[in-house]
Amino acid sequence: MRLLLCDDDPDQLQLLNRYVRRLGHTTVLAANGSDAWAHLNAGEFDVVITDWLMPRPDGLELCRRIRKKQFEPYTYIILLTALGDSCDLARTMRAGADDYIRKPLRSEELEARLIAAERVCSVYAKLARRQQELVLLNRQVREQARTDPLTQLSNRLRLQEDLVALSCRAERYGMSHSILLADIDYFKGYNDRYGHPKGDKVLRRVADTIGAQMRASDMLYRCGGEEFLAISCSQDASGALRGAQRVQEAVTNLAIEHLGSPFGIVTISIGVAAHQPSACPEETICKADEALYRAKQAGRNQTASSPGPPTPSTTGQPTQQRVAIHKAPAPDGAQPYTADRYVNNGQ
Ligand code: GH3
Ligand code: MG
Ligand code: MG
Repeated sequence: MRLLLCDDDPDQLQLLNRYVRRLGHTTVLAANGSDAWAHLNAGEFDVVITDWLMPRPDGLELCRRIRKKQFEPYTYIILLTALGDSCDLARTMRAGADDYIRKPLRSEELEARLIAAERVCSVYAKLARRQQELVLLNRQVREQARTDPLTQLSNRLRLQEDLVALSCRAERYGMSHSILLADIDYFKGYNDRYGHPKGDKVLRRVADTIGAQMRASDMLYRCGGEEFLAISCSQDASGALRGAQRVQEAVTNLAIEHLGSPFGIVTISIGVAAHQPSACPEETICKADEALYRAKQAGRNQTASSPGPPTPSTTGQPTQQRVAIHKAPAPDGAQPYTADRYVNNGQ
């Protein structure tokens, strides 16, 4: 153990030091209470053995200070006293001492007291380790609860928390942000044709691709099966729309085969809405969702903003031309887009 020994009598201090070191412990010596207090604040000690009667702060005052400060994990205190009646001993314990040794000092007694001290210190050390492990575990569980296991993106729970913080910032400081809602087109058809495991792979690739297009300050979430929500900080509507078109183009450029789609490849549709500081977060998401709905209805593989009509794909190629390029028939089961949608119904 590491011990701090304190006595204003240099001979007593040296004697104590000899005994303690003989037992294999490390020591630091303090010639008075102030000295001891300075050492305690500069380093870590398992045990303090201090004389009671010293110029201020005396041993009792030192005990009180140590208990008040609550050094981690625990400081075991043994008071050295020439005084002896039980009333005095109760005072030492009340001041925060764990044990006492009556002078004159005997090495056998000191050894016995330090065995008890070591036992108590090891329990405190174990408790501190457990506590640390629990804090870490808690952090991991908290993180896991907010992370989508498939894409490793933040999930809906984190989105809800972030939105509250963001709208507070928007209201208080007038900071703006935009919401992008992206949805993979004809994804049910992809699963049906290529199987779920390949569908999962596509989800991961699309998530990575959207993420790669975003700035460090932006945030991306998987908020439903094949839906992603991005919060683009400090972007006005037109900036966000350009960003969304870049995202859409990047997904198109992956050129992942999807013969169940009229485009022949995996594509996404995106709805964009700028957050008004006076609006609640749900309103902005609803607007982005409505824009997404329009993008879907207008043929998918495009970006629409709120308010406004759908904006054609940035590839510059009209939809029909891309159908021709990929020579993919329109899927039989392609459904008109009906809004079960994001805010009210969840996934
Ligand atoms: P639309 O163009 O209108 O968006 O059509 P869609 O087929 O993409 O939309 P729909 O809502 O009909 O189907 C969504 C599909 O997403 C159905 C579901 O099987 C799939 N999906 C949702 N979550 C996952 C997932 O974790 N892994 C896989 N592989 N597929 C998923
Ligand atoms: Mg979809
Ligand atoms: Mg969907």
